[in-house]
Amino acid sequence: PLELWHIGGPVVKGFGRGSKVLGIPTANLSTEGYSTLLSEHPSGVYFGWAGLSTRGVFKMVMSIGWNPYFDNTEKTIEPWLLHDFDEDFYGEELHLVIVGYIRAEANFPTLESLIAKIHEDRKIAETALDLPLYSKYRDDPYLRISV
Ligand code: FMN
Repeated sequence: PLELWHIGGPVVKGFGRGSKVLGIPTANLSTEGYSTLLSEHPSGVYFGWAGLSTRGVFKMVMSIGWNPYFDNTEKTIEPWLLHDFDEDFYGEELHLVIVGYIRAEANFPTLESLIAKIHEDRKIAETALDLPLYSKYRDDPYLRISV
């Protein structure tokens, strides 16, 4: 189903595995205020658009869930903004418009296979977000954050 939802908040530090171990710098979103949404939304990989207060609007692919590979005890929201940034943006306000779902969260036998799958997700998201069906949401006013 095509679902459209909006979430936002400050970027917080994750468990620190993202950029270092995986080479996939995810910008964890604070889950404060989202416990109901988090419990109701199936874990999995979603895609959409991300607006950062001082930097603009970018494609993103994200994981919501428990990261079975790492056995987390907390459900997290981890968007990966598909852009090369020169510096971190912890604390910055991040707004997400989620437009589609790719797959359920999974476990993997090796770190390499997890990384390969996440890069597949990225390609799917990048291609899908160029389709008129999804690219139009780039103009969603929720992504333009006034500071
Ligand atoms: N973790 C899993 O255990 N299983 C998955 O299926 C999975 N899919 C992901 C898909 C995408 C698009 C992204 C960005 C992450 C996914 N992850 C998955 C989460 C990574 O394991 C996670 O980003 C990593 O634990 C880094 O977390 P940290 O930033 O909190 O350190």
